[in-house]
Amino acid sequence: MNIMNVDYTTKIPNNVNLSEDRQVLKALEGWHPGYLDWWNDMGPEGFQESLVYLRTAVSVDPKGWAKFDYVKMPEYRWGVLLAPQDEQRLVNFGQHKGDKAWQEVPGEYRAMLRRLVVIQGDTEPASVEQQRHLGKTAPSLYDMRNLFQVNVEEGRHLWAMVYLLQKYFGRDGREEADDLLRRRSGDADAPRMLGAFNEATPDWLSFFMFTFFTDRDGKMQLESLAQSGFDPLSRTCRFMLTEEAHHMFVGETGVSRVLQRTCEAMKATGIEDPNEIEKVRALGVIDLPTMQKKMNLHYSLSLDLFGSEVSTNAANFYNAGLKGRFMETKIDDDHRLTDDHYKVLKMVDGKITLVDEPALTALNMRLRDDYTEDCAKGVERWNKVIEKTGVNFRLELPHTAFHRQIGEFANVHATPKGVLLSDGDWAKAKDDYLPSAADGDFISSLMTPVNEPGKFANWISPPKMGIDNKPGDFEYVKIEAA
Ligand code: BYC
Repeated sequence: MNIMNVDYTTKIPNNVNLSEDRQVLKALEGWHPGYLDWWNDMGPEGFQESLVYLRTAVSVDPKGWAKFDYVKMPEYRWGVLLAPQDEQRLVNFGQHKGDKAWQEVPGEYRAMLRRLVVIQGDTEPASVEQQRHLGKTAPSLYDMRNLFQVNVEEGRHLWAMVYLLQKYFGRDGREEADDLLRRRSGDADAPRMLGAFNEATPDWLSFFMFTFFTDRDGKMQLESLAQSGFDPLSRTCRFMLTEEAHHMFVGETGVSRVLQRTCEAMKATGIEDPNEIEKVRALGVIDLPTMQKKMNLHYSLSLDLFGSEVSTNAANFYNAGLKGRFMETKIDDDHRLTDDHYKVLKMVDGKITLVDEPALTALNMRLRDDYTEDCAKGVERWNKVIEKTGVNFRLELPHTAFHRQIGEFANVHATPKGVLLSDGDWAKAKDDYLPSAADGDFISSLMTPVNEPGKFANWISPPKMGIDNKPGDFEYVKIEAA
Protein backbone atom coordinates (compact mmCIF):
# COMPACT_ATOMS: atom_id res chain seq x y z
CA MET A 1 0.00 0.00 0.00
CA ASN A 2 1.04 3.60 -0.51
CA ILE A 3 2.22 4.80 2.89
CA MET A 4 1.40 8.42 1.96
CA ASN A 5 -2.29 7.68 1.56
CA VAL A 6 -4.57 6.59 4.32
CA ASP A 7 -6.66 3.45 3.84
CA TYR A 8 -10.26 4.32 4.70
CA THR A 9 -11.76 0.98 3.69
CA THR A 10 -11.01 -0.58 7.08
CA LYS A 11 -12.94 0.25 10.26
CA ILE A 12 -9.79 1.90 11.58
CA PRO A 13 -8.28 4.20 8.92
CA ASN A 14 -4.54 3.66 8.75
CA ASN A 15 -1.39 3.73 6.68
CA VAL A 16 0.31 0.91 8.56
CA ASN A 17 -1.26 -1.99 6.66
CA LEU A 18 -3.51 -3.03 9.52
CA SER A 19 -5.55 -5.34 7.30
CA GLU A 20 -2.49 -7.63 7.12
CA ASP A 21 -1.62 -7.24 10.78
CA ARG A 22 -4.55 -9.29 12.11
CA GLN A 23 -3.47 -9.46 15.72
CA VAL A 24 -3.03 -5.73 16.16
CA LEU A 25 -6.18 -5.02 14.15
CA LYS A 26 -8.10 -7.33 16.49
CA ALA A 27 -6.64 -5.66 19.57
CA LEU A 28 -7.49 -2.19 18.24
CA GLU A 29 -10.99 -3.29 17.25
CA GLY A 30 -11.39 -4.64 20.76
CA TRP A 31 -10.37 -1.28 22.22
CA HIS A 32 -12.56 0.77 19.85
CA PRO A 33 -15.95 0.39 21.64
CA GLY A 34 -14.39 1.46 24.95
CA TYR A 35 -12.94 4.49 23.20
CA LEU A 36 -16.34 5.43 21.78
CA ASP A 37 -17.91 5.02 25.23
CA TRP A 38 -15.21 7.29 26.62
CA TRP A 39 -15.80 9.84 23.83
CA ASN A 40 -19.54 9.82 24.45
CA ASP A 41 -19.08 10.17 28.22
CA MET A 42 -16.14 12.56 28.32
CA GLY A 43 -16.00 14.23 24.89
CA PRO A 44 -17.64 17.56 24.00
CA GLU A 45 -20.86 17.86 25.95
CA GLY A 46 -24.06 18.51 24.04
CA PHE A 47 -22.88 18.54 20.41
CA GLN A 48 -22.44 14.88 19.55
CA GLU A 49 -25.29 14.99 17.03
CA SER A 50 -24.27 18.29 15.42
CA LEU A 51 -22.55 18.45 12.04
CA VAL A 52 -19.12 20.01 12.43
CA TYR A 53 -16.94 21.25 9.58
CA LEU A 54 -13.79 19.26 10.38
CA ARG A 55 -10.59 18.32 8.66
CA THR A 56 -9.63 14.66 8.47
CA ALA A 57 -6.22 13.40 7.43
CA VAL A 58 -6.32 11.66 4.05
CA SER A 59 -2.58 11.43 3.57
CA VAL A 60 0.60 11.95 5.55
CA ASP A 61 2.14 14.03 2.79
CA PRO A 62 2.74 17.44 4.42
CA LYS A 63 1.42 19.06 1.24
CA GLY A 64 -2.31 18.49 1.09
CA TRP A 65 -2.78 15.96 3.89
CA ALA A 66 -6.25 16.96 5.05
CA LYS A 67 -9.75 17.25 3.66
CA PHE A 68 -12.62 19.26 5.14
CA ASP A 69 -16.22 18.12 5.45
CA TYR A 70 -19.21 18.10 7.79
CA VAL A 71 -18.96 15.22 10.27
CA LYS A 72 -20.78 14.21 13.42
CA MET A 73 -17.99 13.93 15.98
CA PRO A 74 -18.68 10.33 17.10
CA GLU A 75 -18.40 9.38 13.42
CA TYR A 76 -15.00 11.08 12.98
CA ARG A 77 -12.58 8.61 11.39
CA TRP A 78 -9.93 8.35 14.07
CA GLY A 79 -7.04 6.47 12.61
CA VAL A 80 -3.44 5.35 12.87
CA LEU A 81 -1.14 7.51 10.76
CA LEU A 82 2.63 7.38 10.72
CA ALA A 83 5.05 9.50 8.72
CA PRO A 84 6.76 7.43 6.00
CA GLN A 85 9.64 5.19 7.04
CA ASP A 86 13.17 6.17 6.06
CA GLU A 87 15.04 2.87 5.61
CA GLN A 88 18.37 4.62 6.19
CA ARG A 89 17.40 6.26 9.47
CA LEU A 90 19.88 5.91 12.34
CA VAL A 91 19.84 6.41 16.09
CA ASN A 92 21.13 9.98 16.18
CA PHE A 93 22.21 10.44 19.81
CA GLY A 94 23.18 8.69 23.03
CA GLN A 95 25.25 5.55 23.48
CA HIS A 96 23.79 3.83 20.40
CA LYS A 97 24.46 6.77 18.10
CA GLY A 98 25.13 5.53 14.57
CA ASP A 99 23.24 2.22 14.94
CA LYS A 100 20.31 1.56 12.63
CA ALA A 101 17.08 2.95 14.09
CA TRP A 102 15.06 0.23 15.87
CA GLN A 103 11.92 -1.15 14.30
CA GLU A 104 11.19 -3.23 17.40
CA VAL A 105 11.44 -2.27 21.07
CA PRO A 106 14.92 -3.02 22.45
CA GLY A 107 14.28 -5.40 25.38
CA GLU A 108 16.47 -3.49 27.83
CA TYR A 109 14.51 -0.26 27.25
CA ARG A 110 11.04 -1.70 27.20
CA ALA A 111 9.89 -0.27 30.53
CA MET A 112 11.32 3.21 29.86
CA LEU A 113 9.83 3.39 26.42
CA ARG A 114 6.45 2.19 27.58
CA ARG A 115 6.45 4.86 30.27
CA LEU A 116 7.17 7.60 27.73
CA VAL A 117 4.40 6.37 25.43
CA VAL A 118 1.92 6.08 28.30
CA ILE A 119 2.66 9.59 29.63
CA GLN A 120 2.29 11.04 26.16
CA GLY A 121 -0.91 9.05 25.60
CA ASP A 122 -2.39 10.11 28.93
CA THR A 123 -2.26 13.83 28.13
CA GLU A 124 -4.35 13.49 24.96
CA PRO A 125 -7.70 12.33 26.37
CA ALA A 126 -7.05 14.47 29.45
CA SER A 127 -7.24 17.67 27.41
CA VAL A 128 -10.52 16.54 25.80
CA GLU A 129 -11.95 15.94 29.27
CA GLN A 130 -10.76 19.34 30.47
CA GLN A 131 -12.45 21.09 27.56
CA ARG A 132 -15.68 19.14 27.41
CA HIS A 133 -17.94 21.90 28.74
CA LEU A 134 -16.67 24.68 26.51
CA GLY A 135 -18.89 24.07 23.48
CA LYS A 136 -21.83 25.42 25.46
CA THR A 137 -20.25 28.87 25.85
CA ALA A 138 -18.47 29.24 22.51
CA PRO A 139 -18.07 32.89 21.44
CA SER A 140 -18.88 31.93 17.82
CA LEU A 141 -19.42 28.94 15.55
CA TYR A 142 -15.92 29.52 14.18
CA ASP A 143 -14.43 29.08 17.66
CA MET A 144 -16.69 26.15 18.43
CA ARG A 145 -15.44 24.36 15.33
CA ASN A 146 -11.83 25.01 16.29
CA LEU A 147 -12.46 23.58 19.76
CA PHE A 148 -13.97 20.43 18.28
CA GLN A 149 -11.16 20.12 15.73
CA VAL A 150 -8.63 20.23 18.55
CA ASN A 151 -10.68 17.69 20.51
CA VAL A 152 -11.03 15.10 17.73
CA GLU A 153 -7.34 15.40 16.93
CA GLU A 154 -6.35 14.91 20.56
CA GLY A 155 -8.56 11.82 20.35
CA ARG A 156 -6.55 10.71 17.33
CA HIS A 157 -3.31 11.31 19.20
CA LEU A 158 -4.58 8.92 21.82
CA TRP A 159 -5.10 6.37 19.04
CA ALA A 160 -1.54 7.00 17.90
CA MET A 161 -0.12 6.05 21.30
CA VAL A 162 -2.54 3.15 21.74
CA TYR A 163 -1.39 1.71 18.42
CA LEU A 164 2.20 1.71 19.70
CA LEU A 165 1.14 0.09 22.97
CA GLN A 166 -0.93 -2.60 21.24
CA LYS A 167 1.58 -3.38 18.53
CA TYR A 168 4.85 -3.29 20.45
CA PHE A 169 4.14 -3.95 24.12
CA GLY A 170 2.02 -7.12 24.18
CA ARG A 171 -0.23 -7.80 27.13
CA ASP A 172 1.01 -4.96 29.34
CA GLY A 173 0.59 -2.60 26.40
CA ARG A 174 -3.06 -3.67 26.15
CA GLU A 175 -3.53 -3.08 29.86
CA GLU A 176 -1.98 0.37 29.62
CA ALA A 177 -4.27 1.14 26.66
CA ASP A 178 -7.28 0.25 28.79
CA ASP A 179 -6.01 2.37 31.66
CA LEU A 180 -5.77 5.39 29.35
CA LEU A 181 -9.57 5.20 29.09
CA ARG A 182 -10.00 4.64 32.82
CA ARG A 183 -8.18 7.66 34.28
CA ARG A 184 -10.02 10.98 34.31
CA SER A 185 -8.79 14.55 34.48
CA GLY A 186 -9.15 15.90 38.01
CA ASP A 187 -10.50 12.62 39.42
CA ALA A 188 -9.46 12.09 43.06
CA ASP A 189 -9.05 8.31 42.68
CA ALA A 190 -7.78 7.96 39.11
CA PRO A 191 -6.30 11.31 38.02
CA ARG A 192 -4.37 11.95 34.81
CA MET A 193 -0.61 11.53 35.20
CA LEU A 194 0.73 15.08 34.86
CA GLY A 195 -0.29 18.09 36.96
CA ALA A 196 -1.53 20.53 34.32
CA PHE A 197 -3.88 17.90 32.92
CA ASN A 198 -5.83 17.75 36.14
CA GLU A 199 -6.54 21.49 36.22
CA ALA A 200 -9.91 22.86 35.13
CA THR A 201 -10.30 24.72 31.83
CA PRO A 202 -13.22 26.82 33.06
CA ASP A 203 -13.56 29.38 30.26
CA TRP A 204 -12.51 30.21 26.72
CA LEU A 205 -9.62 32.40 27.75
CA SER A 206 -8.21 29.40 29.62
CA PHE A 207 -8.73 27.30 26.49
CA PHE A 208 -6.77 29.77 24.34
CA MET A 209 -4.00 30.03 26.94
CA PHE A 210 -3.93 26.23 27.24
CA THR A 211 -3.63 25.72 23.49
CA PHE A 212 -0.89 28.35 23.33
CA PHE A 213 1.16 27.24 26.35
CA THR A 214 0.32 23.62 27.08
CA ASP A 215 -0.02 22.46 23.49
CA ARG A 216 3.35 24.12 22.94
CA ASP A 217 4.80 21.84 25.64
CA GLY A 218 3.19 19.09 23.57
CA LYS A 219 5.05 20.36 20.54
CA MET A 220 8.41 20.36 22.38
CA GLN A 221 7.86 16.89 23.85
CA LEU A 222 6.70 15.50 20.51
CA GLU A 223 9.69 17.10 18.79
CA SER A 224 12.03 15.32 21.21
CA LEU A 225 10.19 12.02 20.88
CA ALA A 226 10.25 12.45 17.09
CA GLN A 227 14.06 12.16 17.45
CA SER A 228 13.68 8.74 19.06
CA GLY A 229 15.81 5.82 17.91
CA PHE A 230 12.63 3.73 18.23
CA ASP A 231 11.45 4.45 14.73
CA PRO A 232 7.69 3.80 15.06
CA LEU A 233 7.54 6.37 17.89
CA SER A 234 9.47 8.87 15.83
CA ARG A 235 7.21 8.40 12.81
CA THR A 236 4.05 8.68 14.89
CA CYS A 237 5.19 11.89 16.57
CA ARG A 238 6.25 13.45 13.29
CA PHE A 239 2.75 13.17 11.92
CA MET A 240 1.16 14.32 15.18
CA LEU A 241 3.20 17.51 14.92
CA THR A 242 1.50 18.31 11.61
CA GLU A 243 -1.85 18.39 13.42
CA GLU A 244 -0.47 20.12 16.51
CA ALA A 245 0.37 23.31 14.60
CA HIS A 246 -3.33 24.18 14.25
CA HIS A 247 -3.87 23.79 18.00
CA MET A 248 -1.23 26.40 18.75
CA PHE A 249 -2.69 28.62 16.02
CA VAL A 250 -6.04 28.44 17.82
CA GLY A 251 -4.38 29.53 21.07
CA GLU A 252 -2.25 32.27 19.63
CA THR A 253 -4.94 33.84 17.47
CA GLY A 254 -7.53 33.36 20.21
CA VAL A 255 -5.53 35.42 22.69
CA SER A 256 -4.65 37.95 19.96
CA ARG A 257 -8.30 38.47 19.17
CA VAL A 258 -9.15 39.03 22.84
CA LEU A 259 -6.33 41.58 23.14
CA GLN A 260 -7.43 43.30 19.95
CA ARG A 261 -10.99 43.63 21.13
CA THR A 262 -10.04 44.90 24.60
CA CYS A 263 -7.65 47.52 23.24
CA GLU A 264 -10.12 48.71 20.60
CA ALA A 265 -12.85 49.04 23.22
CA MET A 266 -10.50 51.01 25.49
CA LYS A 267 -9.50 53.34 22.67
CA ALA A 268 -13.07 53.85 21.51
CA THR A 269 -14.11 55.03 24.98
CA GLY A 270 -10.94 56.98 25.71
CA ILE A 271 -9.61 54.76 28.52
CA GLU A 272 -5.84 55.30 28.50
CA ASP A 273 -4.83 53.50 31.68
CA PRO A 274 -5.01 49.68 31.35
CA ASN A 275 -5.13 49.46 35.16
CA GLU A 276 -8.57 51.04 35.29
CA ILE A 277 -9.86 47.53 35.53
CA GLU A 278 -13.44 48.22 36.52
CA LYS A 279 -13.93 50.76 33.74
CA VAL A 280 -12.52 48.33 31.17
CA ARG A 281 -14.63 45.47 32.49
CA ALA A 282 -17.73 47.66 32.30
CA LEU A 283 -17.23 47.59 28.52
CA GLY A 284 -17.75 43.82 28.58
CA VAL A 285 -14.15 43.03 27.62
CA ILE A 286 -11.28 41.40 29.51
CA ASP A 287 -8.83 43.89 31.05
CA LEU A 288 -5.13 43.50 30.22
CA PRO A 289 -3.88 42.89 33.80
CA THR A 290 -6.23 39.90 33.98
CA MET A 291 -4.83 38.65 30.66
CA GLN A 292 -1.38 38.83 32.26
CA LYS A 293 -2.57 36.84 35.28
CA LYS A 294 -4.09 34.14 33.09
CA MET A 295 -0.83 33.97 31.20
CA ASN A 296 1.14 33.68 34.47
CA LEU A 297 -1.02 30.73 35.46
CA HIS A 298 -0.86 28.77 32.22
CA TYR A 299 2.82 29.38 31.58
CA SER A 300 3.83 28.26 35.07
CA LEU A 301 1.61 25.16 34.93
CA SER A 302 3.15 24.30 31.57
CA LEU A 303 6.73 24.72 32.85
CA ASP A 304 5.97 21.98 35.37
CA LEU A 305 5.34 19.60 32.48
CA PHE A 306 9.06 19.54 31.70
CA GLY A 307 9.83 17.65 34.95
CA SER A 308 12.71 18.54 37.26
CA GLU A 309 15.50 20.75 35.98
CA VAL A 310 17.99 18.08 36.98
CA SER A 311 16.70 14.64 36.09
CA THR A 312 18.36 11.25 35.84
CA ASN A 313 15.26 10.03 33.99
CA ALA A 314 15.97 12.55 31.25
CA ALA A 315 19.64 11.50 31.12
CA ASN A 316 18.65 7.84 30.85
CA PHE A 317 16.09 8.52 28.10
CA TYR A 318 18.77 10.35 26.12
CA ASN A 319 21.59 7.88 26.71
CA ALA A 320 19.33 5.07 25.62
CA GLY A 321 18.47 6.93 22.39
CA LEU A 322 14.77 7.14 23.26
CA LYS A 323 14.14 10.88 23.68
CA GLY A 324 16.36 13.52 22.10
CA ARG A 325 16.67 17.28 22.24
CA PHE A 326 14.66 19.83 20.30
CA MET A 327 16.16 19.88 16.77
CA GLU A 328 18.68 17.21 17.82
CA THR A 329 20.10 16.56 14.37
CA LYS A 330 20.66 20.28 13.73
CA ILE A 331 22.77 20.78 16.88
CA ASP A 332 26.53 20.91 16.32
CA ASP A 333 28.03 18.72 19.05
CA ASP A 334 28.85 15.04 19.68
CA HIS A 335 25.23 14.07 20.49
CA ARG A 336 26.45 12.01 23.44
CA LEU A 337 26.96 14.87 25.91
CA THR A 338 29.07 12.81 28.30
CA ASP A 339 31.54 15.66 28.99
CA ASP A 340 29.27 18.67 28.39
CA HIS A 341 27.67 21.09 30.77
CA TYR A 342 24.54 23.22 30.70
CA LYS A 343 23.51 26.17 32.84
CA VAL A 344 20.63 25.44 35.17
CA LEU A 345 18.71 27.77 37.51
CA LYS A 346 18.71 26.30 41.01
CA MET A 347 18.13 27.28 44.61
CA VAL A 348 21.59 27.62 46.21
CA ASP A 349 21.84 28.83 49.83
CA GLY A 350 18.38 30.32 49.57
CA LYS A 351 19.15 32.24 46.35
CA ILE A 352 18.10 31.66 42.75
CA THR A 353 21.43 30.92 41.08
CA LEU A 354 22.61 29.83 37.64
CA VAL A 355 24.92 26.81 37.98
CA ASP A 356 26.70 24.44 35.63
CA GLU A 357 25.24 20.95 35.58
CA PRO A 358 26.20 17.91 33.51
CA ALA A 359 24.40 18.40 30.19
CA LEU A 360 22.86 14.94 30.35
CA THR A 361 20.96 15.47 33.58
CA ALA A 362 20.07 19.03 32.52
CA LEU A 363 18.11 17.94 29.44
CA ASN A 364 14.70 18.86 30.85
CA MET A 365 16.01 22.35 31.57
CA ARG A 366 17.40 22.68 28.09
CA LEU A 367 14.11 21.66 26.48
CA ARG A 368 12.30 24.04 28.78
CA ASP A 369 14.63 26.87 27.73
CA ASP A 370 13.84 26.12 24.09
CA TYR A 371 10.18 26.20 25.03
CA THR A 372 10.50 29.54 26.82
CA GLU A 373 12.18 31.01 23.75
CA ASP A 374 9.33 29.80 21.56
CA CYS A 375 6.71 31.19 23.99
CA ALA A 376 8.50 34.54 24.19
CA LYS A 377 8.25 34.97 20.41
CA GLY A 378 4.50 34.43 20.59
CA VAL A 379 4.17 36.90 23.47
CA GLU A 380 6.04 39.48 21.39
CA ARG A 381 3.51 38.96 18.58
CA TRP A 382 0.75 39.63 21.15
CA ASN A 383 2.56 42.77 22.30
CA LYS A 384 2.64 43.98 18.70
CA VAL A 385 -1.16 43.63 18.56
CA ILE A 386 -1.48 45.80 21.68
CA GLU A 387 1.12 48.28 20.46
CA LYS A 388 -0.62 48.78 17.12
CA THR A 389 -3.80 49.90 18.85
CA GLY A 390 -1.81 52.56 20.74
CA VAL A 391 -2.53 51.13 24.21
CA ASN A 392 0.45 51.35 26.53
CA PHE A 393 0.82 47.85 28.01
CA ARG A 394 3.19 44.92 27.62
CA LEU A 395 2.64 41.28 28.47
CA GLU A 396 5.61 39.50 29.99
CA LEU A 397 6.41 35.86 30.72
CA PRO A 398 6.82 35.37 34.48
CA HIS A 399 10.11 34.20 36.01
CA THR A 400 10.84 30.46 36.03
CA ALA A 401 10.64 30.35 39.83
CA PHE A 402 7.10 31.76 39.86
CA HIS A 403 4.28 29.42 40.98
CA ARG A 404 6.02 26.10 40.49
CA GLN A 405 4.99 22.70 41.75
CA ILE A 406 7.72 20.55 40.21
CA GLY A 407 11.50 20.85 40.41
CA GLU A 408 13.91 23.31 42.03
CA PHE A 409 11.34 25.96 42.87
CA ALA A 410 8.52 23.74 44.08
CA ASN A 411 9.14 24.71 47.70
CA VAL A 412 9.59 28.45 47.39
CA HIS A 413 7.37 31.39 46.49
CA ALA A 414 8.48 34.03 44.03
CA THR A 415 6.94 37.02 42.29
CA PRO A 416 6.61 37.04 38.48
CA LYS A 417 9.85 39.07 38.50
CA GLY A 418 11.63 36.31 40.44
CA VAL A 419 11.81 37.96 43.87
CA LEU A 420 11.50 35.36 46.63
CA LEU A 421 8.60 35.83 49.05
CA SER A 422 7.77 34.42 52.48
CA ASP A 423 4.66 32.23 52.78
CA GLY A 424 2.82 35.13 54.41
CA ASP A 425 3.75 37.67 51.73
CA TRP A 426 2.83 35.19 49.01
CA ALA A 427 -0.59 34.61 50.56
CA LYS A 428 -1.18 38.38 50.55
CA ALA A 429 0.13 39.01 47.03
CA LYS A 430 -1.05 35.87 45.23
CA ASP A 431 -4.23 37.42 43.83
CA ASP A 432 -2.16 40.17 42.20
CA TYR A 433 -0.27 37.57 40.19
CA LEU A 434 -2.75 34.78 39.51
CA PRO A 435 -6.44 34.93 38.54
CA SER A 436 -8.50 35.35 41.72
CA ALA A 437 -11.95 33.86 42.27
CA ALA A 438 -13.40 37.29 41.43
CA ASP A 439 -11.42 37.44 38.16
CA GLY A 440 -12.75 33.98 37.33
CA ASP A 441 -16.31 35.08 38.09
CA PHE A 442 -15.94 38.13 35.86
CA ILE A 443 -14.60 36.08 32.94
CA SER A 444 -17.35 33.49 33.44
CA SER A 445 -19.94 36.28 33.31
CA LEU A 446 -18.82 37.05 29.73
CA MET A 447 -19.10 33.45 28.55
CA THR A 448 -22.50 33.55 26.93
CA PRO A 449 -22.80 31.50 23.75
CA VAL A 450 -23.05 33.10 20.32
CA ASN A 451 -24.34 30.57 17.83
CA GLU A 452 -25.41 32.70 14.87
CA PRO A 453 -23.15 32.30 11.83
CA GLY A 454 -20.82 35.27 11.40
CA LYS A 455 -21.52 36.71 14.86
CA PHE A 456 -18.97 36.95 17.71
CA ALA A 457 -19.20 37.55 21.45
CA ASN A 458 -18.46 41.11 22.47
CA TRP A 459 -15.18 40.21 24.25
CA ILE A 460 -13.39 38.82 21.19
CA SER A 461 -12.64 40.14 17.68
CA PRO A 462 -13.53 38.11 14.59
CA PRO A 463 -10.62 36.21 13.00
CA LYS A 464 -8.78 37.71 10.05
CA MET A 465 -9.63 34.70 7.88
CA GLY A 466 -12.04 31.78 7.93
CA ILE A 467 -10.99 28.14 8.25
CA ASP A 468 -10.45 26.50 4.85
CA ASN A 469 -10.92 29.99 3.35
CA LYS A 470 -14.60 30.00 4.20
CA PRO A 471 -16.47 33.32 4.29
CA GLY A 472 -17.16 35.13 7.57
CA ASP A 473 -20.75 33.95 7.93
CA PHE A 474 -20.01 30.29 7.21
CA GLU A 475 -21.98 27.84 9.36
CA TYR A 476 -19.04 25.90 10.83
CA VAL A 477 -21.30 23.92 13.15
CA LYS A 478 -24.85 22.91 12.26
CA ILE A 479 -26.01 22.56 15.81
CA GLU A 480 -29.49 21.24 15.16
CA ALA A 481 -28.35 18.82 12.48
CA ALA A 482 -30.07 15.79 13.96
N1 BYC B 1 3.21 16.16 37.07
O1 BYC B 1 12.90 13.22 36.63
P1 BYC B 1 11.62 13.97 36.72
C1 BYC B 1 0.92 17.13 25.20
C2 BYC B 1 7.13 12.91 37.88
S1 BYC B 1 1.91 17.59 26.52
C3 BYC B 1 3.25 15.01 37.78
O2 BYC B 1 11.60 15.28 37.33
P2 BYC B 1 11.23 13.38 34.02
C4 BYC B 1 -0.42 17.76 25.06
C5 BYC B 1 7.84 11.98 36.91
O3 BYC B 1 6.90 11.25 36.14
C6 BYC B 1 3.38 16.57 26.40
N2 BYC B 1 4.36 14.25 37.91
O4 BYC B 1 10.94 14.14 35.34
C7 BYC B 1 -0.60 19.09 25.31
C8 BYC B 1 8.67 11.14 37.82
O5 BYC B 1 7.87 10.13 38.40
P3 BYC B 1 8.52 8.73 38.86
C9 BYC B 1 3.24 15.20 27.04
C10 BYC B 1 5.49 14.66 37.30
O6 BYC B 1 10.75 11.99 34.10
C11 BYC B 1 -1.87 19.63 25.21
C12 BYC B 1 9.06 12.11 38.93
O7 BYC B 1 8.10 13.16 38.89
N3 BYC B 1 4.37 14.38 26.75
O8 BYC B 1 1.31 16.32 24.43
O9 BYC B 1 12.61 13.65 33.57
C13 BYC B 1 -2.96 18.85 24.86
C14 BYC B 1 10.44 12.69 38.74
O10 BYC B 1 10.55 13.06 37.39
C15 BYC B 1 5.53 15.85 36.54
C16 BYC B 1 5.42 14.20 27.56
O11 BYC B 1 5.48 14.71 28.65
C17 BYC B 1 4.33 16.61 36.44
N4 BYC B 1 4.27 17.75 35.74
O12 BYC B 1 10.29 14.25 33.07
C18 BYC B 1 -2.77 17.51 24.61
C19 BYC B 1 6.53 13.32 27.05
N5 BYC B 1 6.78 16.00 36.09
O13 BYC B 1 9.21 8.16 37.65
C20 BYC B 1 -1.50 16.95 24.68
C21 BYC B 1 6.81 12.12 27.82
C22 BYC B 1 7.50 14.96 36.53
O14 BYC B 1 9.46 9.08 39.97
N6 BYC B 1 7.22 12.36 29.20
N7 BYC B 1 6.73 14.15 37.24
O15 BYC B 1 7.29 7.94 39.28
C23 BYC B 1 8.46 12.73 29.59
O16 BYC B 1 9.31 12.96 28.80
C24 BYC B 1 8.79 12.87 31.05
O17 BYC B 1 8.22 11.80 31.73
C25 BYC B 1 8.36 14.18 31.70
C26 BYC B 1 8.93 14.20 33.14
C27 BYC B 1 8.87 15.34 30.90
C28 BYC B 1 6.86 14.28 31.85
